[in-house]
Amino acid sequence: MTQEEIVQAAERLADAARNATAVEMLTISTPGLSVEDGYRIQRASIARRLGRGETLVGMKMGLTSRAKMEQVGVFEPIYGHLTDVMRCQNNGIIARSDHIHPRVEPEIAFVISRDIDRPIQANEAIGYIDGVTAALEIIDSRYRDFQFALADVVADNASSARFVLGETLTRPHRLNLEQITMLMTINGAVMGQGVSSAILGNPLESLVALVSALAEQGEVVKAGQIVLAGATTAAVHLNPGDHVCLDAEGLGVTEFSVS
Ligand code: OOG
Ligand code: MG
Repeated sequence: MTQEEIVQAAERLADAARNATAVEMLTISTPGLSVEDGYRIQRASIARRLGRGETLVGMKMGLTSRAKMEQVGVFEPIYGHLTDVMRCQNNGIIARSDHIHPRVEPEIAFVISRDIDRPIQANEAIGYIDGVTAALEIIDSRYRDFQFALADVVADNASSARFVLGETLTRPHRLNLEQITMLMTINGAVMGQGVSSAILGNPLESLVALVSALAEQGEVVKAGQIVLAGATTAAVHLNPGDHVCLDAEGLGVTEFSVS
């Protein structure tokens, strides 16, 4: 794709998000769209957002659990960018009307303590993490019927819409990161129940994969950034009035409501 086509695709997705109206997936008009071009579109759309005054606050991994891969039929982990505008305070309110067909999913988030400027293994990753918290991610594919191929979802910044972090940061060495049980309820009903090992065997592996994918672009995960490791269970549709609560063992409770 030419740079002009990349920017056009980024604008199309940005308009879809702004108007909360779904668009046709890019691979229909561009069947050969590569994952590489998908990431070029993602970066062009993030550059636009940063140009409008948003700040980059972190990164997210997606499709890092079997349940998530099966739900969307894409079997490759991906990453996306998180900006300050996507962050919602714990116990805050998310407007249903700002979104097309929002879904929520239970996640683990890391706050990075120092730049990760070299390849790492999972057992070293802990040395780069200030704290761990329970997170809820609100995803909202800009594509019709929440359907896409790998390159489409990459271009669409991995469906990122909003995220909510818990208020307490727990030191990683105090946790068994493979064994955190996670319970997501909506209006009191259990909607997702899982263990953190569902995320690539250990959510630290998700950070390792992110570091290595960014290294291909000459980029690094930076001190102070938030990293979402990916959902343990399938995402659940959100409706106006919903109250969503995630209780992750040892990490506390994260919650929000939908207006
Ligand atoms: C893609 C984003 C996946 C996760 O945690 O697996 C994701 C999607 O499901 O639309 O954020
Ligand atoms: Mg997610």
